[in-house]
Amino acid sequence: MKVYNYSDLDKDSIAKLVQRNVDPANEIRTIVEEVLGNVQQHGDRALYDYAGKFDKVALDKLFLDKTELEEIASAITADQKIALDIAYANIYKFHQSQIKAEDKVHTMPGVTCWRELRPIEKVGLYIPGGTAVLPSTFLMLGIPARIAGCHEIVVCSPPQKNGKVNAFIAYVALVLGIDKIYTVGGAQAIAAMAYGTQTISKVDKIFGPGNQFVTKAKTIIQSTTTTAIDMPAGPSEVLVIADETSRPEFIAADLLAQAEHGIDSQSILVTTSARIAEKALVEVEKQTEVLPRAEIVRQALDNSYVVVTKSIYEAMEFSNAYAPEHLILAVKDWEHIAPEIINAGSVFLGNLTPESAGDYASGTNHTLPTSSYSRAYSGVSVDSFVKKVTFQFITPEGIKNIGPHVEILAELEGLHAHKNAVSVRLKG
Ligand code: HSO
Ligand code: ZN
Repeated sequence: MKVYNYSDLDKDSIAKLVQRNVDPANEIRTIVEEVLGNVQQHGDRALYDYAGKFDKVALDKLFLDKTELEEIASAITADQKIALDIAYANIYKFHQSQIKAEDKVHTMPGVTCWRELRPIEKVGLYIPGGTAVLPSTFLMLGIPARIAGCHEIVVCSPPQKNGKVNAFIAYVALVLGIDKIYTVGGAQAIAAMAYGTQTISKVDKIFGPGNQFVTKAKTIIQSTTTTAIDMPAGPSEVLVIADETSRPEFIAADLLAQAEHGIDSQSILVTTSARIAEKALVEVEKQTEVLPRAEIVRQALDNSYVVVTKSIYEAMEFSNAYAPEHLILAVKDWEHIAPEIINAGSVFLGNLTPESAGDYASGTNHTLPTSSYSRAYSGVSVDSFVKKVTFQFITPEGIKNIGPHVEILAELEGLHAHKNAVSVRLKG
């Protein structure tokens, strides 16, 4: 990890440092467009073909049903079950608190306006397989979808070599009351959920992380179909702010937890203490050696760095410019600086709050805006699975109060049919 002094950095070098990998691969687009086209045209047939070509399995059907999921899930241990159940309960509790009825507002006597939630009817969840299978992601998407009351939840996850999904994914499906998983992965899964096939329903919105192909497919279908997506996704990242009160071994562990996600993950340390930075880097080396995913970690650390600042406010200034997905304030006095946070997906406060807690089980969602999208996007929540529909009701008194003003406004826009829609009521 390279070390920079904040005071040596001019505006341009800061802009360069906070810039994420932009998609260099236009060839990905070409491949993905071909996959999308094939699925749109040939439906299930294309999905069987891609399972053979990309996942190297010959599937005889495209889904696992409840009985099969139960059998697969029976392989998990009692401890694993308890841990998944605790995660489920905490995530459920936190997300349930996000549903709140809003007040009805009397904007004028006789004129009442309000908003009500309605679930998105059909949602698609993509649960990645790949180098790490993430049942936690299934919980993070499935729980808010259930709380929102989505009518249909379509789940796609790539098949393993045996044509099945792993036991944890199967268990989470059962806990969520989802009794079918489609063993379809990659861009073809996104295509299937966006266009619909003989067995897979077209959905209104697709959620979930994935590799570059999945991500590209999501961005294409978002602009070419009526299916929406959760958010633009990029490699996962963390920014840790540390001072003299931070523990180097904790900092290192947090940086590495991020780095093990993938070779393009980024772990940034911003600290007021050159001494802590030095110690943390020694720890990073030491802890990396014993990690099973050390190969991935080393490559991720190559695009990671340390910034040493003169004050905690400078550190926060850099963090806001970077706009991290995860921000860890690994400092004792976090209350002091937390109000300065402007851009961050999810924030972890103090020395005993690792990102891992939020990744799995504390309750918050781990599907978060990456690649500086935390400037404008929020993480996934129940809100992502609902629409907020506005309502209004006008009484005889209300139409008398508001009508004449609407008539004038319609007239000044030259829209006489609009004016008349009020006039006929004022007359009647
Ligand atoms: N840190 C990832 C989520 C995750 N971590 C899943 C472990 N499993 C993106 O927020
Ligand atoms: Zn993680």
